[in-house]
Amino acid sequence: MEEIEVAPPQENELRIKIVATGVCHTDLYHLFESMHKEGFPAVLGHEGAGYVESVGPGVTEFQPGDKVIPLFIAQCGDCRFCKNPKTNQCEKGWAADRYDVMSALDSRFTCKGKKVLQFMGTSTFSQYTVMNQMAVAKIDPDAPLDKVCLLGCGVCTGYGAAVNTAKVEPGSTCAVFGMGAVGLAAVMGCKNAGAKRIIAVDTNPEKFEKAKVFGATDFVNPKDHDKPISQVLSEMTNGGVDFSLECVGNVGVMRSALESVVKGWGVSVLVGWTDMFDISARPIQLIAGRTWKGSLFGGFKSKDGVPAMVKAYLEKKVKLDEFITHRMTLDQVNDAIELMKNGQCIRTVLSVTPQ
Ligand code: CXF
Ligand code: ZN
Repeated sequence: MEEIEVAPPQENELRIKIVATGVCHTDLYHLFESMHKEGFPAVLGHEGAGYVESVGPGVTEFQPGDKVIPLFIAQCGDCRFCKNPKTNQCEKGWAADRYDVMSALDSRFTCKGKKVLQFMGTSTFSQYTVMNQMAVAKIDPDAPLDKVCLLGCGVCTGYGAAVNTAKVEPGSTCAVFGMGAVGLAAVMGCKNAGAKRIIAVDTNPEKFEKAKVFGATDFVNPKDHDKPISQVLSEMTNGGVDFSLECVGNVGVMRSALESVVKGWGVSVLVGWTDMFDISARPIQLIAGRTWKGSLFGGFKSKDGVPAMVKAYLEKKVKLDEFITHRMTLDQVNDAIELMKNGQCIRTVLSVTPQ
């Protein structure tokens, strides 16, 4: 824990008081510090929620006291990506060109006079952060910040991958690989899209109970079989599932997920993050009519999608409470990271500022 200075917001910026933050696997990125020195030092955390504390010149959309969720993908509204309904990419913000480095070029943080960067442009493991208004979502004043913080990353990522990217269809059969928060959210997306059968795949059988809560109908543990998991799924589903979602971030699993979808129309979506190895597959898999896609932040245009997901939670159309297995305070962040590394939690929510 370090004391840092958080400068006032500049033009078009907001200073946000973070109330709560989830801990996501991408926060383990600091493990790669040696590979991307230009991204450090940085304040980690990107799944937070809080209040606007103050606004800089030119801010018209927000007022102090508004409940907000910081967004690691901007939605400027003006670029060719924002104007195209097919994508949630945006030309503005760190994410436009610093995926490898993972921290914004600029920041409002200093520590003992030295610049500290904002991881994923957000930095929610901090009592205050400063964001441009094009990367902040204003949410319903009734939203409980210690729950809706999960919509800042994991839940939107998995849910949207099923609903927006795969476009799961009513009556379809789906397979979701990896039952962490993102995979469970993908299961919930498949269910809400009307899938008839949702096969949860994980090597940890303890995850099945949780998967059922979100709508899984079947559970397959690859360790229980001595043949490839794609063959197991193909035998269970008369030739393969209609949709598969890889929520692990492992290139071998990505290939298995592709090979698990039915030829002709099967769609497989890469959701889990990895950028270290190449993916591979036999061309015939695609030539035979399968589609291989990727999804970032569930394909949600961030400023529009996050408030809509908050509303869906308040209307009880999506679950959030069931993801939260642990609650801690910000000073216990390292314990939360350990839990996550050891696969002992679904989501830990850290209370940053008492509500
Ligand atoms: C991240 C993965 C790395 C790129 C930005 C989005 N997803 C969730 O943490
Ligand atoms: Zn994340």
